[in-house]
Amino acid sequence: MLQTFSMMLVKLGGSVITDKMAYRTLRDEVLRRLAEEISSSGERVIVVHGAGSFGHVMAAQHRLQNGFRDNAQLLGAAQVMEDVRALNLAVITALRKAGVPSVSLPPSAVARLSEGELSMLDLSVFRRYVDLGIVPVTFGDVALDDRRGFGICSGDQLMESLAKEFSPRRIIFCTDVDGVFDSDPNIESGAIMLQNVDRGTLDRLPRTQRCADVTGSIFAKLETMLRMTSFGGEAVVINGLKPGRLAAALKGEEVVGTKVTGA
Ligand code: IP8
Repeated sequence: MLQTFSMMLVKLGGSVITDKMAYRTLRDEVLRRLAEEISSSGERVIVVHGAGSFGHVMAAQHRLQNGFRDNAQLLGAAQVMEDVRALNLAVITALRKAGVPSVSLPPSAVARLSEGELSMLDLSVFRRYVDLGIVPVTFGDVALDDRRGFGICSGDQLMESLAKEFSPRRIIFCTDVDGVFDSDPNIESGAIMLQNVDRGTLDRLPRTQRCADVTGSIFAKLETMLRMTSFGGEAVVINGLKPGRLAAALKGEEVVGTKVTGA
């Protein structure tokens, strides 16, 4: 029998738990703290994490985002799957050490793409683990694509599908900056943080990009977040590098960050 309770959907961005500029570099201290913040909140969660430097560097090098082109890509695809599993193992280990029982649900096994779009996610597996009290943890990965052979399944695509299924009370995106800015705060010293983003604000933001990311920039992510808010809960973008912010967001407290509202 299904339990009904409100839950939280948390994305640990790849830029938070890894150093995105250096191949396969884990920020283990940040990960340990975030796992403890999840644990101490006492909230039911589903966790999605990005691939960071465990995925994007190699995925771009082997052009995996456009699907299967030639056999030379296969070792690259295998390497990316191996690398993101290594990152995922670090995440579920950190959660267990913080007292949160979790299970790894890799998109290469439980998801399917069609022309890069997420066409199937075995949500019944997520549901059954949630009902057992075990936190499902999924992540940006290589997945089968019915039209292209394989492709990249991003954490944000997974977030959208999970939000639709579970109608979470709050959808929390942990990034490496305080929220969403009107320009890149790592480049522009005068960048202003937006308290709220809706469709109009998003359309007015200037387009810049800081580093290679095969699944798109913050704009693609904001588009996804805007759609997600139509499934019930509010979405919030916070800085996962700042201690206590994830814990506060999970408890529903006011927290420095950007709220994304409106479908
Ligand atoms: O970091 C990308 O997922 P994301 C997955 O959530 C790979 O965008 C393998 C690059």
